[in-house]
Amino acid sequence: MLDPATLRVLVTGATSGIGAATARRFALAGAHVVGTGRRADRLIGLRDELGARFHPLEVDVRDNDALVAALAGLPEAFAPFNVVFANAGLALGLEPAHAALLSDWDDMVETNIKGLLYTVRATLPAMVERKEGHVLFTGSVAGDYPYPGGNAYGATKAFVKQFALNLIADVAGTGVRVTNIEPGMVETEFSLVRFHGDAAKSEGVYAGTEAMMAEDIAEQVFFAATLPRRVNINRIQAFATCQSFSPFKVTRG
Ligand code: NDP
Ligand code: 8X3
Repeated sequence: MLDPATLRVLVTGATSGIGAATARRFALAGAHVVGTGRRADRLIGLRDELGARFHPLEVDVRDNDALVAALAGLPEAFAPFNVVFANAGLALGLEPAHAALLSDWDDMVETNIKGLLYTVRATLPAMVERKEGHVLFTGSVAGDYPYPGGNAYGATKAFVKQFALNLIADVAGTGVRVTNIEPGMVETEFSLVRFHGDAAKSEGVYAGTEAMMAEDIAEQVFFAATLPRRVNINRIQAFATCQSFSPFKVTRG
């Protein structure tokens, strides 16, 4: 196993949910962690909690220039990264495609696809040059399986899955590893964001279930990133145990 103390980790979307849990998992194991997000107060809270091993970086992943500039000015202990967890993302809306808001589709494409690409482009060349590094993504089961209302969100996660696989092909022989983490239902702020702040609707998603916790996903990221460098985990896909598949729907009459 790799010594976590040797890891310099970037986590995008560290202000809540899976990203915050992953930042904690690595920092508490001795890694240096840069955590990003738009909510500065949350990042300062993590810095207060985790101490000097955590570096807050307030930046919107949709803004490539801001991202590149922010990553250029890091303290020495935090860079260059050898683990990049491109996790920032969101779902917006659960309406069928013909009723969905175009602005929601724009936001998801800009964050889940373009923001993720910007994160990779800003960090991958240095890892390839040093022949050391690991890029991990938060994909989703929604990138593999369709569901009503999943339209553009699921398609962004299908993009992430295929981009991860193509990246493995591109970096072959460089020593850089690539892993797509593909969770099912995890209780985070995800549904609150999806339903535009409607707490009752969000709570309804998890009511009566034992959804996965953000820490369960952080453990998967940590596992993949600390395996010996000879091992590349391509994909980790996990459902909550209470989650499963439905039969095909047939419209009759
Ligand atoms: P949360 O809403 O709890 O966390 C989302 C994180 O992404 C926040 O830190 C948020 O930070 C950040 N983020 C969103 N937009 C931007 C942006 N433009 N710039 C920078 N950061 C941004 O949800 P999760 O932890 O659940 O989501 C994390 C990832 O996991 C997402 O990619 C999501 O699609 C994926 N996922 C979630 C599942 C679930 O059931 N929860 C299942 C499968 C995948 P801030 O708002 O401060 O900018
Ligand atoms: C999040 C999981 O099933 O809500 O990506 O789309 S799901």
